[in-house]
Amino acid sequence: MAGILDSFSLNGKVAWVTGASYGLGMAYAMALAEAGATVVFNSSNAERVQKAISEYKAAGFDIYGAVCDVTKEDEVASFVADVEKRFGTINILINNAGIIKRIPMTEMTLAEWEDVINVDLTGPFICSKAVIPAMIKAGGGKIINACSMMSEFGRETVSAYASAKGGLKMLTRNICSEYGRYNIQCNGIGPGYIDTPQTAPLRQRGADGSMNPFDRFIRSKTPARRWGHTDDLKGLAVFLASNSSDFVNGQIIYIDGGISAYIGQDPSNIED
Ligand code: NAP
Ligand code: GCO
Repeated sequence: MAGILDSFSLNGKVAWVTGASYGLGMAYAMALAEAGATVVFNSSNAERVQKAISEYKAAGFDIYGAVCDVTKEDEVASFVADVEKRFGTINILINNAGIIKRIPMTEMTLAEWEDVINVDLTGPFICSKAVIPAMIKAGGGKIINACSMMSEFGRETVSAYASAKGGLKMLTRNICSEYGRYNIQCNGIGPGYIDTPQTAPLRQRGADGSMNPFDRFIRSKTPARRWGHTDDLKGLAVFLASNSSDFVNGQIIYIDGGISAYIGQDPSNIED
């Protein structure tokens, strides 16, 4: 009889992680590969794709990557056709690719707003639409969307990002609603504040070496008084990609060190 750990195995599965040339996407790709999946990834830049392929290889993973901008429907269609030809049906999609522009809303141009919405919300629409028909034919599949604290909360300067991530929460629920009958589970991962290139500016120290005020703020809002690390999210990615989550659908699972449950403490208590 198969043991409980077998339900977390991804052996025989093909997984696509979008935007996995660095950051959280790279962690998800390595986790799914370690769990047995054949993993493929894309990013918008040829140099960073090649660099990532070498990094995966150095870490012991043979992971296929190619340039594909998630906002370009034709590039996504070609990428999916290429992957299906090489490896077969894509069973797991992690819509991870994302950007942020931290600009006060009234100073944000329409082009800047549209850039963020296109990558963070329209991209997951395009990529999910590209894989769902084959998932239905295969008897089911897994779609995991990169949601955020900003799927629930706002803050200054992130209007486009928060709007996209709030929309992504509802796209997650809608894919669940529309395709759950075909054994497709669509859930969201909601990371808190994680130390990646995307959040590096929020931790950058002052010229005098002083702690970034936002860094101190986030530590005061997190019960563990630390930022998350990409390794903290690997287990949840494997869980949502595996058969162990076959009856979990339309959920956003927050992995935030407790930020969303905690009123926070006086930032002056946070030591450097
Ligand atoms: P990151 O370090 O900025 O990495 C973003 C990844 O997306 C890169 O691989 C980037 O590669 C790729 N990408 C950007 N635009 C793309 C496009 N148009 N087409 C294809 N790939 C594209 O971000 P991260 O911190 O790892 O975050 C990953 C995801 O988790 C994002 O959706 C983010 O919103 C979300 N998230 C992050 C945090 C956090 O605290 N870090 C928390 C919650 C949610 P190229 O630049 O080479 O294209
Ligand atoms: C910001 C951060 C956040 C994180 C993440 C939090 O500027 O507030 O970039 O948005 O990226 O989304 O969950």
